Amino acid sequence: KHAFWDTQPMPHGQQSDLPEGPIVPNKNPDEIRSEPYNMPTGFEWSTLDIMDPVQREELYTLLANNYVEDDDALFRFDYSKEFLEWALTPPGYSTELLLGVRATSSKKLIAFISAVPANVKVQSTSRLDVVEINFLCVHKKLRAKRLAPVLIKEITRRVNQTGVFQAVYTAGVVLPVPVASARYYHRSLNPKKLVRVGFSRLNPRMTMARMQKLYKVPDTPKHDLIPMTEEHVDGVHKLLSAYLESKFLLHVNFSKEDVAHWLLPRTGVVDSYVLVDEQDKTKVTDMVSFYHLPSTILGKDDTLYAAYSYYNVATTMSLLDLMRDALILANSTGTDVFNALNLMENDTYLEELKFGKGDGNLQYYVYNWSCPSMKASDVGIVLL
Ligand code: NHW
Ligand code: EN5
Repeated sequence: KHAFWDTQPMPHGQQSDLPEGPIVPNKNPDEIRSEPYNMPTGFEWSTLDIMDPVQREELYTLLANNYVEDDDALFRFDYSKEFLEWALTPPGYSTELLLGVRATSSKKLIAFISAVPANVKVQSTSRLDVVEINFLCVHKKLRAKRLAPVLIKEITRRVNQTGVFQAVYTAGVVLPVPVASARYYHRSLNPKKLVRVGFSRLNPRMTMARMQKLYKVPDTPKHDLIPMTEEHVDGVHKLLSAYLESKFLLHVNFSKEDVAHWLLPRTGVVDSYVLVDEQDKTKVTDMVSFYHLPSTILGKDDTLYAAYSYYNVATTMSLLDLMRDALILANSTGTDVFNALNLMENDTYLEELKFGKGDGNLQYYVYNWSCPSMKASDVGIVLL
């Protein structure tokens, strides 16, 4: 049924007679193939230097024209250049794992896949070095030619050469075999635009005026949340690590350097706010964060501005109260819709804050790892 995926070290079906752990054992350096896989004639591998503005623009253009769309092809993700720089340069990243494919004659970038390092906890395994795989993309004109399996095999080979044998990734499609499955939820902030562009609908018993009133949020947050700065890195690290460790079966283990990279605010890319203790201003008691991922509105020459819930921890208030402020903060920077998955403890506020269920799913995968599947609320890792 899956000509490629059935050959990969993934659990195949319900048979979980395997112990928790790797499906195929780690390889010694001499057991790892040393030559790159062959690309079809006319195409060549090309690692991407994302810090070079020219190459960053090439990746931006490939993705803006060919990356993920919704089921009805009304919207396509439009990751900004600044976002791509953030997503692809965490501590320990390597240019060898930002893997492009170019047409040999024109040198045009026609495909891409990325791996960046991370460390996760999966159930009884407290620390597991992995890569996060993202931005797998093949140009629309070159689809269904079995290029994706070659990209996946080549990134696997390169990651194995760094001594890593597991990967975490998410996809909207179901492949062998998800470890968890989540739903997207959406909170309208600019309902008029959302209806106009086909993102949401005006229910027959609702007028536009009533809808605007329903979704109106205050101008200013209720709590004294301030933008996170360098001086909050230690406090955020402590707060977030303890929270993730105490609540979730699959979660990311951030180092302090990771916290600085993934959570310090970057305009138009990621926003993080903290509430600090009155007495000890380095102590962070609450945090909220979201990233900005606009979508192109296809055929309309317009952009849908979306913010996505990232990592949030509440200790002096309910998560519901904290997220109410998140909506206000996102709204004040011109966001049209605030999105969240039903993972972590997000179920506790979605309904009350007037999120509605979207038509998209997100499947979570761990490559080459056998373990029981989990509920969305057991997942404490958000991929971009
Ligand atoms: S999910 C977003 C993926 N990208 C898109 O959806 C963009 C738009 N689509 C495309 O560019 C986030 C193409 O349709 C792609 C497939 C490139 C998706 N993951 O070349 P063929 C990520 O980036 C399988 C994995 O002919 P194509 C996560 C499909 O099932 N596999 O198709 C990425 C079939 O295999 P099968 C996917 O349409 C995780 C084969 O590809 C897939 O021209 C990657 C067909 O290939 C997907 N999203 O290109 C895995 N979509 O067995 C990482 C389709 O069924 C694994 N396929 O015959 C770990 C590696 C690292 C390990 C390290 C230890
Ligand atoms: C890798 N890290 O399908 C990620 N989005 O629901 C790649 N739907 O925006 C994998 N179809 O439901 C990404 N509006 C997989 C997701 C791909 C994109 C996708 C979905 C998620 C989405 C919107 C628009 C649907 C347009 C028609 C949607 C309804 C919102 C409505 C608001 C008011 C209250 C009820 C719900």
